[in-house]
Amino acid sequence: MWLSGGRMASVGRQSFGSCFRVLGRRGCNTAAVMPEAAGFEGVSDRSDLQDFSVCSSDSFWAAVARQRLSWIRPFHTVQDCDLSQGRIRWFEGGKLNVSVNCLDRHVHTCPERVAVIWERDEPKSEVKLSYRQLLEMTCRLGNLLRRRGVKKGDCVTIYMPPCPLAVASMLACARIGAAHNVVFAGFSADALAERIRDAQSSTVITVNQGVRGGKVIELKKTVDAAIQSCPTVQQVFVAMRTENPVVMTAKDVAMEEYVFSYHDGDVFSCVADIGWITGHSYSVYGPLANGGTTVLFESTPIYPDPGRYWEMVQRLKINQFYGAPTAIRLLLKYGDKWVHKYDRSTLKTLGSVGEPINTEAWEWYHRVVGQGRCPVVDTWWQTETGGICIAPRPADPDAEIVPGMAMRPFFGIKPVLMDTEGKVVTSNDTSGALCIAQPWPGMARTIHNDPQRFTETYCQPYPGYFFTGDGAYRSKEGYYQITGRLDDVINVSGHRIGTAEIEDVLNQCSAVAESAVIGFSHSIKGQGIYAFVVLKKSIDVQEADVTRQINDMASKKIAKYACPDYIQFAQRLPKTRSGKIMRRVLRKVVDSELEGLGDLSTLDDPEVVQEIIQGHHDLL
Ligand code: 6R9
Repeated sequence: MWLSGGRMASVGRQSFGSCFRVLGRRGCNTAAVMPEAAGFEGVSDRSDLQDFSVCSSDSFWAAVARQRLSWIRPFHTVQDCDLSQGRIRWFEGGKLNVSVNCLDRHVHTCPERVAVIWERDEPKSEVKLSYRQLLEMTCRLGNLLRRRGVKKGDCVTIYMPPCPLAVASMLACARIGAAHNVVFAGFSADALAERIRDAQSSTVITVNQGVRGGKVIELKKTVDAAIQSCPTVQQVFVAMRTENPVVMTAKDVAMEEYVFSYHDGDVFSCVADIGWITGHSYSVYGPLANGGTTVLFESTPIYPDPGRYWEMVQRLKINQFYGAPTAIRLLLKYGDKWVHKYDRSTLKTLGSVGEPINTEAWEWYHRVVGQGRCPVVDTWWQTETGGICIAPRPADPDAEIVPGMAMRPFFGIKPVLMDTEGKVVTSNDTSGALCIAQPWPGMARTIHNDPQRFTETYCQPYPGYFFTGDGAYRSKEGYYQITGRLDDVINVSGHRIGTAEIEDVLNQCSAVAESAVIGFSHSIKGQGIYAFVVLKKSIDVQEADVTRQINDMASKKIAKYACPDYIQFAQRLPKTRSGKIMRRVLRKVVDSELEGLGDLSTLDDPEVVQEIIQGHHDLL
């Protein structure tokens, strides 16, 4: 909590108290306890120090506060107290954060020192956490709270047994300026409710179950009962202390496991074809290796109608839904009514894979499908990587998810960006070729019958690194956004821009369902921009109006050079069965190389190509 002098909250007081207790109990040599004490006149032993601390209390407290705490802003007045008036003001003008004092200070000097030993109920199963780990946990939790609307001055109720996450929850509140109201986990629902009402908490943090003396205690159920009479409570964060699932309601936010927050008993639905790597890893091997229940989807998202996915979610009580942006964009075209028709309350996590997910599709998926309560995880990976490499980890409890960003490396993955000279880019807020710096068990080891090709394609472009072929942007905060295949980068009058970046902007136009952008050779600009645009079915618009809107958006959101030279309106786009737009085919059509369209066997519907050729003719 950012404390200002004279207005200390309970969090601050507790910390100050413990600081002095340590001081008082410990040393027998004053200089060791408080080195500058040696400089105090007449102070040579503990009893002198006691006298000094009482007689010259301002000097004493000022010295202690300066020496033992880190101040964001130093205080100007040690105290302005008058017990007769009930005026208690300490360290006026000063500002500090108690969580920084408990954690960051020590992480600077001794990050690996054990901060917490958690003596669990299960005998001899203690868990140790270093200061670094505790700081990390605290920061993530703080970000999560902030992202979920907890503000400075709010009071969060923590109803948890003693565990590292409870400590991190307290410190996380302090870090973001919220007060915490820690309620003994043995209290009844009524006693808890009274304390929640008193604190007017909108947020409660708890665990599914506690364990004490070998017995299971139903803490989440107690919270459920308590909040019946607490109208202020908007959200309950639930961490898993035991393996047992608990009933989650619309207010509950799960706080564990990794990308998909999968738990025993969940129904996991990856709607990819098993012929695609996504189907391999996330319909077959992943769910089965984890003892999960997997849904195999044989149909299409719009058969017999565009409600198919959501009707299935309702009927099969699906908890995790993992699909491709292309399907999301397709469904978005049909409007919200197909989603609203069905109960999606079992859904916990929504996943996206295969292509960059544009902002509009991400937001629709999150707001409409997930009712704003299910995290959307945009997962980046490839056939060659075997499994997810960059993805948000909402369950971590990992704060932020930025729409359209794959966010953070998964465990064991060390992404790096390379500049055009093949050097590792170390700064943030920058783009480059995405490589992975060290091997991991799931990665491809070779290409069947062609090991040389494997080496040439993935290992030689940047020796010592695995080359993905994708471009990525790393934000100021260090989050990753995939900008598309490097072959899809176009160069307009010297401006290098990923086609995905332009598509993202086009897709934000209200009438646009999806788009595909390619570069074509242009006598003046080097390359020009050719956009294929599919309009939403639910909106009635003139193409000229859409064209105007697209140009406005492209120049406003990127720059004038990002305005397409040509816009071809199409009914649909050529896609693989896994939903990836076949830009190669579009490029060949625009370059009038119809003989060289290449292998079309992976096309979902080969007839689309004729429509595209016809449309291109009509446009020119
Ligand atoms: C899993 C899969 C891999 C290529 C990959 C990249 C693109 C996949 C993405 C993504 C942006 C994501 N890709 N996930 N682009 N954001 N979340 O798709 O494997 O069929 O081998 O394709 O797909 O370009 O290099 P695969």
